[in-house]
Amino acid sequence: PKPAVRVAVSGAAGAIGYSLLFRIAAGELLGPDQPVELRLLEVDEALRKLEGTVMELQDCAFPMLAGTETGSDARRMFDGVSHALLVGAKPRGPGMERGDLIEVNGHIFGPQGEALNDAAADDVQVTVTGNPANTNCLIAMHAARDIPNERFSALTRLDQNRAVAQLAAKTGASVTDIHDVIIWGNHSATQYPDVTHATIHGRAARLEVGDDAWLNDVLIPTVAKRGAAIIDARGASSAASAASATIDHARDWALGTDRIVSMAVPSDGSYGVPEGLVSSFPVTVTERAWRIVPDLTIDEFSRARIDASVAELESERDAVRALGLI
Ligand code: NAX
Repeated sequence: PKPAVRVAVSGAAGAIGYSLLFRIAAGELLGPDQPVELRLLEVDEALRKLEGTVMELQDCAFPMLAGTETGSDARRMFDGVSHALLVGAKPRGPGMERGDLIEVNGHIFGPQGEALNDAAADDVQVTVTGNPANTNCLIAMHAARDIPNERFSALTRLDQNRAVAQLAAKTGASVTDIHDVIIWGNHSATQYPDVTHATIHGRAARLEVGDDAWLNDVLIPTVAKRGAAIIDARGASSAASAASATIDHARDWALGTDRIVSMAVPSDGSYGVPEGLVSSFPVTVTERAWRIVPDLTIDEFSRARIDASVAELESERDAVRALGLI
């Protein structure tokens, strides 16, 4: 058999972790013939709960699960990992401002970036799901001085999947017939789900839908507010869908994809997004490397929305700079 690949998951005892770990162990991240070793990071108070999840993982008798370690020491958990899925974060508590949220999470993602820098495998790829995902990623990337910036990314795949699913429901097309839906900017309410380049059965989505008002006034807010709608209905935030999107993102990055997908990655200045900001772009992936899709035309409608989301990212970056976190 192939040697096992080490995969770290932080926040492993949480709701997303409860879905994510089983799918990784089932082979959905790195393939059905690739053994994986899970390295599960949690805070001390959650380690007992995590033990229960590990017992269940064991009880699944997954053929590809080569081992599981748990602990609260990031350096030890990140030792030799080729994939780090950073899910654990502090949620926004009552009365907490966005600035406070950024600060508490900065104190999680800074040290985790340093630990990755010291301990991870040379080929590590880091995916940040914990919110505020783009800015947490920016902080970890800065803290990991020796890891190339292009190995850091944050999740906007859930937003992409949500937009594709809405288009499929509207048109009756299969999700697999829908291509090139793009998420730009921040994983927040300012994100811009862009269908101007999207196709359905190879035909422009705008023509296939034939309802500009729905595209502009229903689809965009439905995607941007989907997280809140799910909290409203379930009384808890999206977990299985967030885990599924985390798998989609990290799998496509690790194994490649023939599709254009959206990932929040450090900007090279493309599309007027200031260099270094972790912002969502359309990318292609080959040989474990993403590349921003160049030269797409951006109409006025799109430009205004991309600019608004990027402005929010700049203000988050300024806030973490002022706190000395980057
Ligand atoms: P939970 O609160 O269920 O789980 C989070 C876990 O992280 C807890 O078990 C907690 O003990 C752990 N944790 C906290 N600080 C830690 C640290 N320093 N080191 C290791 N573990 C730590 O939240 P869950 O529903 O699993 O969501 C996790 C994160 O994903 C949240 O930040 C959430 O906002 C974010 N989401 C991101 C999405 C995205 O598309 N990017 C969508 C879903 C989700 O809202």
